[in-house]
Amino acid sequence: MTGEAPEGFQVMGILNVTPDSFSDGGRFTDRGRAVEHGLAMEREGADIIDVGGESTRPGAEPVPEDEELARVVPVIEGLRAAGLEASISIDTSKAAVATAALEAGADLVNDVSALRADPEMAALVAERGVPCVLMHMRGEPRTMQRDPRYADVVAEVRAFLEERLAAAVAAGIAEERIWIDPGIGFGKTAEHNLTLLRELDALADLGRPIVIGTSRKSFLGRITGRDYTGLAAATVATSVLAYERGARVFRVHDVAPTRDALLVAAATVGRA
Ligand code: PMM
Repeated sequence: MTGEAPEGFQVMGILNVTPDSFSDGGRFTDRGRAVEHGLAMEREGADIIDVGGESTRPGAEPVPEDEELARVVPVIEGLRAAGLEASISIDTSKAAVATAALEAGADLVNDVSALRADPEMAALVAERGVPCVLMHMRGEPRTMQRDPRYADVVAEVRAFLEERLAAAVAAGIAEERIWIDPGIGFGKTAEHNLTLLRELDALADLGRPIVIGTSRKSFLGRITGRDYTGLAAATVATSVLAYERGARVFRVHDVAPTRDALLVAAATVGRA
């Protein structure tokens, strides 16, 4: 895939192969079930399947490299062996995991550290010529939700993404292959998340496709009074609002309702 700005929008279905992700942790640690779930999301209309082997939920401990490799590589191989045609992204901050994932059939790298965690990652993405997602995160997952503060969350996230975009280009990554993501829930209060969604169009002039991941996150639970099992409609609402403010790639658990809602949003306001 080229990483060119998607026409319309793309839905990225979440496939966490972890025992502890906050909403689907433990469900897909079995390889066969994980592959089946990836295929099911493709049938529902996912354009990309995002495979991750390290939970980044608040408080999560880092996962050793060999463990992360053992989780994701067989699943990516299994998806390709089963004939999955959708793109596969590898959700990792480790260059060795990204390397093995690309070898196994992944097409792009989704790095929540925006190429900061592993000094080898930028060179790998540049050399392989694959698209990558650069996401904003304040701190690290283990501690990021301990009283995050910003003077101006939108300006600070924008400045961070601008700096990471420049660093990626300086490392040899083609600008047209870079997507940006404000990192909803990563070192942010519920109010920060809502402000970023409300003012998402402030990222538009960076000129890159905007990825957004609100799916089943706890700020939606706080607003609706539901646990993560009942947050599909709340997630859809945020996806539509984000679409209207310029987001084009939607990382979600609930692929079918998100896709339907975005098709209607695109037909109605059609900013694509
Ligand atoms: N959120 C999570 C994991 N990876 N990647 C991107 N690009 N954007 C996100 O918002 C994001 C991500 C955490 O959610 P999960 O535990 O449900 O996977």
